[in-house]
Amino acid sequence: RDTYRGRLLANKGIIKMAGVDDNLDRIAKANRILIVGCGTSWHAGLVAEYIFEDMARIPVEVEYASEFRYRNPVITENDVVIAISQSGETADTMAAIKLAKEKGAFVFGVCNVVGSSISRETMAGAYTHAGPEIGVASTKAFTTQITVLTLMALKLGKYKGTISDSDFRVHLQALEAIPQKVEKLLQSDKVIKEIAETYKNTRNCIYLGRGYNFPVALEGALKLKEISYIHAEGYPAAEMKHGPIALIDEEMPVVVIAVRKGHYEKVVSNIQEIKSRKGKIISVVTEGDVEVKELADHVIEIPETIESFTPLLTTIPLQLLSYHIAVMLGKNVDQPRNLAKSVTV
Ligand code: F1P
Repeated sequence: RDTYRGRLLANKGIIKMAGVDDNLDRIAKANRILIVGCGTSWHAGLVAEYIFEDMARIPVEVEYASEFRYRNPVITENDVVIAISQSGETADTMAAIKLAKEKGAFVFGVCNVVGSSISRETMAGAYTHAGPEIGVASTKAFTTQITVLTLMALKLGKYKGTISDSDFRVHLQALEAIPQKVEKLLQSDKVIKEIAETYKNTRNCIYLGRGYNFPVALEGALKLKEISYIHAEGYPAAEMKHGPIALIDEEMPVVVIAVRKGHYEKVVSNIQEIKSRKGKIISVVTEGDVEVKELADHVIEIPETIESFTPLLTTIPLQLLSYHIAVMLGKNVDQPRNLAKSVTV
């Protein structure tokens, strides 16, 4: 459809996204943005909450479509609802869209599959253009959903004047550098494989992150559950002391995202708390890190980028960790048990 037309050109300060461009004023004037999705798509929505509020200063709420559809939510014509879906066919997300439309909201879709039901049902949208996902568990859908939502937030921020022209350009340049940085971090695959070998027989695993990387912790845990069938939970690192810390002992691997930007010192103190309880620490750090390296049992380095783009990098080692563990355990990573690519019921 026309509204999904457009290309993501981040060079020379130009981003063409017809679905966003044609509706920029409507979205920029929203009282709030409500993001709905399921599973990985919901996690992408959580990252987008940080990005939209930071760059465009629009209040954002994020809700599971599977819960939202059964509530009687307060939605008005001044709300913009963004529905995120890899397959574009998820029944819960479709039902959430229907409800939001009935209440008069403007509904925007972020989908991977061109011409999918969700892209047809939404009033405008943007495709991720990630190409088909071969496996059931979403991987590249997550990073491309975040990329599209980031471009959208940048456009809105520029339009509203909440982000300066120079900041806008700095962000676009940083975004353009991401693919090269992804290639570089893939060189850590050997290290990640060794970590997988060490922990492949664990029964449980905890994932921690703060700020932009809190949703990445949730996503890392989901990937491990989905393809390795190992019980894993993600938490905001600061939430650990409110309960999950009781689980830490020498048997518990804890994956901590501790990139230099974004509450680094606080994450270091979380790592110290885990260490003093003998938990095993696997940390994703920025290259050149010194402090966490001294504390952690294992580190995976990622190249430096601006804080809001770190999820595009930190996600990948966590996906690889789940992948290697699943392969080592003899699981079918492309077709995990009990999961369907499109959850249409
Ligand atoms: C949502 C989702 C995926 C998950 C699995 C089941 O799908 O929860 O995140 O990996 O495939 O469905 P979608 O709406 O993003 O297609």
